[in-house]
Amino acid sequence: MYTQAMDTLAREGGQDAGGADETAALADAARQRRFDAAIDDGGFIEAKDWMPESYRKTLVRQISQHAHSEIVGMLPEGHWIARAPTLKRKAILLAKVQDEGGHGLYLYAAAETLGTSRDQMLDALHGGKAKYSSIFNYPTLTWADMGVIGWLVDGAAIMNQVPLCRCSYAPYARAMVRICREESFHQRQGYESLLTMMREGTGAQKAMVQDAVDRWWWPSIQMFGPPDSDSPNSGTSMRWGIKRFSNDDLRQKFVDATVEQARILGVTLPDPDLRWNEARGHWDFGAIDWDEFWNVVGGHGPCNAERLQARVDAWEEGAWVREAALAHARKREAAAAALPAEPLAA
Ligand code: BYC
Repeated sequence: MYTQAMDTLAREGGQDAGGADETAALADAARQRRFDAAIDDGGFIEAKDWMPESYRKTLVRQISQHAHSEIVGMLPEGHWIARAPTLKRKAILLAKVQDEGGHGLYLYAAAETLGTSRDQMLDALHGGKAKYSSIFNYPTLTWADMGVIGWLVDGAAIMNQVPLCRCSYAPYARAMVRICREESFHQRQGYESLLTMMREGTGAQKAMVQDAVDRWWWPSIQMFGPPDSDSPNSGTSMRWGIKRFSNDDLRQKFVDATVEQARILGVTLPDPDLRWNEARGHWDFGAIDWDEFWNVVGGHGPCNAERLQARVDAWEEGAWVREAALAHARKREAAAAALPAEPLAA
């Protein structure tokens, strides 16, 4: 506060403007040094701490995209809640989709600590300016898609999100701890549902699982983002301890973990170039269709328009709930103000 007051004087052209500018610059340099030292030590930055504007902007970009992905991610699965084959599967799916709504709320709240309001973030989503994960722009054609989304999409999400529990921005890191615990249940329920279909299902059910794996495999490995050589944000995000691993490293970890799971399930991953590379100690995989990825990110995937419309409709149809909640809060406030003051305790 004190420094800001001096700043204002200087900007208003007071006699000491030059001196005040210099003092402000020195204070900024000292704050930058403290911030850099905290980052270099692997420390955490809290909402009240000073941070460079570019760090704040990067975090708002990533956390708001992440929040949007969670609430848009409710849509492809939401479609199947009323179509689940048994009460047990319906209850699990319902819980999972509700968790995703909760993840969106934690993440919007974490982004709000950086000074961007939820209304601003939602305006950007509804106006088609904000990004959300490419994966949610594909249709969910059969019940097997629910299992495959849990196994592959949530599996990819965990791989990407566990390192975010150590992200340098503490409110985001704290939100991610809780989210990752729930994501792990999401991944397990998906895998277990596929195992049941593959072990106890009919031939048609097994074919349905394979078809879902064929459709979701490539979009799932695209989720990690463009190759490192084509990822403009990775360098700074890694230097700032926001991202701990590169897009390609996480993608490789995911492929390495998933190949064995596919074998146990008894499904084939749709990549003829997938083979163990003894020298690298990793699975090699085929070329990813980045034109398809950018097309989807650019708004032209199979379901982009439908997903965005569903969010806009939900916002507009929910207007009366927001108005009623505000009216209720105002009424309570007025009633509290009208009450006689409590006598002071002796
Ligand atoms: N889809 O420089 P890069 C979930 C954009 S939620 C769309 O590598 P960065 C789940 C990127 O934003 C899944 N856009 O960026 C929920 C950037 O554009 P801008 C979401 C993508 O940020 C419900 C440009 O491409 N997870 O799993 O360093 C149910 C260049 O990329 C994508 C998160 O959000 C994509 N796939 O790295 C089930 C996790 N990839 O902003 C599951 C947090 C890249 O410059 N986010 N872009 O215009 C991250 O870890 C990072 O933001 C990313 C991208 C790895 C996604």
